[in-house]
Amino acid sequence: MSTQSCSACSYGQGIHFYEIHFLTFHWQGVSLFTHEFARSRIPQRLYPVKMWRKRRSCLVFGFTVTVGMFTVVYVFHSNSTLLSVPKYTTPNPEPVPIQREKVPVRIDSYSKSLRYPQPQSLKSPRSDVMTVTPWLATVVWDGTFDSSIIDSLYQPQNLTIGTTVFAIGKYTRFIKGFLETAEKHFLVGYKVNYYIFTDKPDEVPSVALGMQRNLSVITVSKFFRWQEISMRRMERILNTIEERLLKEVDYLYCLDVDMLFHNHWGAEVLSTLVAAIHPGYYKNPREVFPYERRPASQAYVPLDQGDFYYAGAMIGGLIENVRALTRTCHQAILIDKQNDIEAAWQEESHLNKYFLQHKPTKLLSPEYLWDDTKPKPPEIHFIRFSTVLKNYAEVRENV
Ligand code: UD2
Repeated sequence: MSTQSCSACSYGQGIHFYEIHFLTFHWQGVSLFTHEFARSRIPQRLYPVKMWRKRRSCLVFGFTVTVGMFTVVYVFHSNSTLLSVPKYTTPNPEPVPIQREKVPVRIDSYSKSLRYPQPQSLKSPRSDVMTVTPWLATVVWDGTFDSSIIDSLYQPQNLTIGTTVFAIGKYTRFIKGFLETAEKHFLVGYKVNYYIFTDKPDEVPSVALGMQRNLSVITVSKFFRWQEISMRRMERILNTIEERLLKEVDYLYCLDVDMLFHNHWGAEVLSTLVAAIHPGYYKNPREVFPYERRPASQAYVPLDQGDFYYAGAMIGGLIENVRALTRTCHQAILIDKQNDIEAAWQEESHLNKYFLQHKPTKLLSPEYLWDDTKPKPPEIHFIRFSTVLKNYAEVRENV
């Protein structure tokens, strides 16, 4: 609505009061009223009385119409979705990430970690080894990462990392070395929960644990074949994930117990789904990988397929992904059992089939899982975690 001179009107030079333009539409009825009203302001001597009365009723009528118009427009503007523009709403505040516990982050550790050599677009940190797979998963080798940057990304997240280890029968003897060396090298500075599965809880040694590091002993029964002990880890890990680990940890790493840590094994291993390249086969063509080759097994892999041969001694990733992996492998093991077949390398064979179909998002180079019976080749700068030399005939339940 606007008040302005009416170009359509021929009423001399008189001032037009309350000319109403509703949007661009000139409403003639209202305009007529305004003209009459304007006329009424002209001195009475110029008009006869009868005419004045007539004009007055017009004036009242016009006035009523105008007030009605104002009311209608006002009501429409304030209530109608037809005419009104949607109101702006104040955006909700940024969602606050859920944290288990408040851990203060030291500003100086951040600023320190922000100063590091610039990554070079035209220079690969390692030219002697594969650092990325054809599906763009990182292969972690020494020289490819900077721990201070990795820690500045992961430490503020206040993560809890679960670690399962089985020590059944005579394997309880390996717990002490595993835990003592893990406390020196395994995800130091992170909240770690160890879950020790054993049939002999009394034989779990007391090892001094660092801050934010906890240990739970889970008592399980013993199987009488080492193959069964090794293979049924999938089922037991799956059950424990569903019973409690989903609530207790963010990531889960399942490791062999007859192993020792020798060097840093840190947050560079964290990813959605993590596999370790087996130290015995990383230079071999796929045809010689010890995959299960019998089509009757669920773990079957044909000769012309396969990426890497992965070790059964380490599986890891986000808890939900490890849950999916253990569920699939356990189901495949059960089907094989019904069909009276056991895969060549038990759960390791099923694991390799799984990783062929569900590509890992990060691969650990053999630095992260070494076999001490082999000499250290030049591409391995550090051995970070390796097998304990053991007398199989002596430690296993059966030969
Ligand atoms: C290989 C794999 C292992 C598994 C196995 C399957 C590597 C380095 N190791 O190791 O992960 O896939 O083949 O056959 O790739 N255990 C007991 N008590 C026993 C026997 C086994 O607790 O009596 C547990 C223990 O945690 C041990 C793990 O099972 O670390 C694997 O058994 P293993 O180390 O004897 O098998 P190995 O050396 O052939």
